[in-house]
This record gives sequence, structure tokens and C-alpha cells, in this order.
Amino acid sequence: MKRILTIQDISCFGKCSTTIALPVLSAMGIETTVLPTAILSTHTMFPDYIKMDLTDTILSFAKQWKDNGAAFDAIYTGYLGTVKDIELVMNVIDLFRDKDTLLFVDPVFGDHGRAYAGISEDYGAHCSELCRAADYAVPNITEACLMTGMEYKEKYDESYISELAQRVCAMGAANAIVTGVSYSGGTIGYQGMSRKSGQAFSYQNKKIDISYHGTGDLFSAAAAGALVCGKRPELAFRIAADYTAETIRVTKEDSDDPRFGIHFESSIPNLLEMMGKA
Ligand code: PXL
Repeated sequence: MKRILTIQDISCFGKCSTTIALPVLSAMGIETTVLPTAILSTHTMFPDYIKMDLTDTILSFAKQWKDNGAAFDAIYTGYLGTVKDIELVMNVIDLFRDKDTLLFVDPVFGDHGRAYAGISEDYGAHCSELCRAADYAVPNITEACLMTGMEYKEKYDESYISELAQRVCAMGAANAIVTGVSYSGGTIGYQGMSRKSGQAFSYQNKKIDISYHGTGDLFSAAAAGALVCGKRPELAFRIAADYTAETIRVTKEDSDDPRFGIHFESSIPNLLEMMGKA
């Protein structure tokens, strides 16, 4: 059985990061080890969230696993929240990564042109160090701009996104996939680039005009899972995009408070069908 280590926070209510990654990866048939960097009452978009730092346990948990023979086919990092935690996570990666370990980095620190609440000024620079080592770095436009120093634009064309992907590859990432790319009001998707071949790939879906928190985390979890299951990159990211789009569609049908997150549980059968596992 394939085994993945995912390193991100546990936000107890509101569905994001680990509370999405663990069920999705498990449903894909991948043994999933979680390394929580912090436990929060909710993610940081809710007011008055409470955060319990787990900074002191990050490396000691990992060392105890290593001492007991743990090994991983892939490491997938998401929201980490502090520069200190990024540094510790880089140590964890050094502990477990060998030439066959896939490193999937979703930088997760901002959106709509700004860093999330509680993210420090120097976070982007440290996150680019993490992306430098990645087989797949998957920033949204905001994160890619904050890491590469490019100006954030609300309206853009394909050459602007290509330049962003190229700059993320130039940092060192083997593949850069810029997410949340919408060239027209009607579609949304991603644009990727491989550093080695220079080959670009992109995909757009019909845009549903509502935005939910956690969709980026869902996309990354599904893409990382599909890659670990051996899907070729273009297909892995397309499956992730289609699963995310279907999840947004089913979530919109429900009248729940949109802040409570996406109903990814309802669309897991669609994901398994796309993976050929239904
Ligand atoms: O979904 C991204 C995310 C994950 N974890 C925490 C967050 C956010 C985005 O705001 O605050 C704690």
C-alpha cells in the first residue's frame, strides 16, 4: 500500500487542510500519516479562532517515526502558518526524503492578493525555499506573486500566468502549477509547467459563481493522491480539478452556511470513479 505523510494544521471546525486531506487520501486507498503543526478551533477566516501550537512536537514526532522504521512514498505539505514551522518541516523532509519520495508543496498562505491573517511579512520568502525543493509546487496566483515578487493582478492573460509558473520553476520546483486561474468570467482552472521539459499544461472548468474555503486544499489533496496512485501529471491534476468542481456544485445545492465548508464527502464516489476505483 502507498503511504503519504501530510503536514498541515488541524482546523477542527470548518473543513480544510488535514480534515480534508486525511479522508480524501484514505478514500483513494493511500495510507495517510498526519503531522499536525497546530490545532485550531476553526481556520483563520473565522473571527476569534483559538490556536494551539504544536511547533515543539513537529520534529520529535518525525524522529520517533524514523526510529521505528517509518518511510513514505510521498510528502504533501499545506498550511504551516509560521516561518519556524516551515523550517522544522524542511528538517522533517530531509529526514524522510530519498530519490523516490515525491514532494508536493501547496504553499497555502494567501488569496485575493493578500496573505491570510496571522501570516508574517517574511513568510513568502521562506515558503519559496520549501517550493524550491518540490516535485510539484502548487501556489495560487496570490502565493505565486508573493513568492516571486511579481505584481498581483485581478485581470490577466495567459502570458502573465506563464511568467508566474516560469518564475516558480526558476526558484527550483520541478513542476509549478498555478491554481485559481480564470481568463474569462465563465471558467476557472490551472496552468502548469514542467521545469525540465518547459512543457506547459493547462485546464479550465466551467466556473460556478460562488467561492468556498478549502477548495484549494481539496484540489491539492486529490492531485497529490492521484500522483501517488501513479496517474500521469496532466491526468492527476485534471481529476483533482473535476472533483473540486463537482464538490462545489453539490455544496451549492445545500443551504448550509457557506463558511462551514465544502461537501467533499458527498462527491468522494465521483473521485473514485474518475480514479477508476469505483
Ligand atoms: O484552507 C487554507 C487554510 C488552512 N488552514 C488554516 C487556514 C487556512 C486559510 O485561511 O487559516 C488554519
